[in-house]
Amino acid sequence: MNPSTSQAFETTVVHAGEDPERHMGSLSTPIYQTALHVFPNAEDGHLIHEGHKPGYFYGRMGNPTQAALEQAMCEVEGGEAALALASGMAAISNAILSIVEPGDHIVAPASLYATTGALLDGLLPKLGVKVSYVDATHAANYQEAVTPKTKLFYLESPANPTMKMVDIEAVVSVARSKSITTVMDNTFATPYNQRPLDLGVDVVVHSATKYLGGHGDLTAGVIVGRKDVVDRAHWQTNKVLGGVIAPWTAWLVIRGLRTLALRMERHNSNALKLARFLANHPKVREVHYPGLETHPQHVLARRQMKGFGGMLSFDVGGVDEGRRLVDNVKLCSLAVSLGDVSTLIQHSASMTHAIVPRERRLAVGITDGLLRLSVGIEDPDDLVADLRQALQHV
Ligand code: 4LM
Repeated sequence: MNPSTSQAFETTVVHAGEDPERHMGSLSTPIYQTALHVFPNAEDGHLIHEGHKPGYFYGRMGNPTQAALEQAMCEVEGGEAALALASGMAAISNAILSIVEPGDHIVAPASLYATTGALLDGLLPKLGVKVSYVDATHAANYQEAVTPKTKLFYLESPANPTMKMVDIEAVVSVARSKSITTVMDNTFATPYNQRPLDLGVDVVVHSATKYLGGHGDLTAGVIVGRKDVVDRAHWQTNKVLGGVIAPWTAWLVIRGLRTLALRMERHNSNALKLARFLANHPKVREVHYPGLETHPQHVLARRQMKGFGGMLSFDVGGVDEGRRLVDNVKLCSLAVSLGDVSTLIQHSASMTHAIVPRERRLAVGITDGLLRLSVGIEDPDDLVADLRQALQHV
């Protein structure tokens, strides 16, 4: 059951954001392919322009198709408000910049998506914002890193690509006791498997490019959660940054959401099967998947996740072994990104996390031979067969 609406999640995703009365009876929200909406009169024009009255006027500031996606995301994540944007990074940067000011301090996990790290290390210090990285697998480390200037705790769980987890409730409890805002990237788990807002997180961010869209055919992002933060992101931060989602893309994300529950069920079961196969293979040194009893935080995963997701990583030794494997897969595609219906494999040290210095990679567990698998919805036996034959080349 979906705790926010008492309706099953499987039902919510099929109907989320639906509003035929508003759209001339259309069950599928139309694509409003327009940048402009005409003001009814001068007074309303002023009120709508300043956000004092609901309405649309200019594409950068909102569109009815975008609004339908935002409403849908409020329903699937259980949030007060949402803002859909052009990419996951647009969502992450907007959310953070809508909360922090010069002089503020952020606590973030040492293991996270490398481009989020580049934002925290590269852009934010130029704006006078300091960041401390912690081993986020222990909530106490967030507490220890707090300074009088700490404004934001950033969470990513499971983390890309190490699959390390954060105890959401424990970190939220530290944050609440110190009036610190929490922002969590829920891209890997998806709201099907994990509902951070129900556990007290203030704001969730997504790369909708991944599971929400689900078909590897769009780039988008979403911020969902506390209304005051989303309103600032909408009316202040994104007004000047302009990373708006296109109406056509918003429509595609809504279409993706309709099958999210079905797809995730299959991603979850396929990934568990592949994780078990890899864990028993002699050429595989280690498998990182929260659904395996050997995952150091398996008990936490059972507590805060409904399923363990479609992402896993595994170590085949070194760079050469990793490259030999990815050069020999036939069914899996050698590609970055994730959450696609088809299975994707990539070598983290030379691809998504290549910008992270090697010592820092090794310190968080991104070993030279680490491969990341985004398990698709194909027949699991076909995927096992493909990996088995590719492993013969390692
Ligand atoms: C990748 N990831 O890992 P946009 N949050 C997480 C992510 O994994 C990503 C983003 C945000 C990968 C992209 C090439 C946990 C992206 C950023 O790419 O801006 O939609 O999302 O392979």
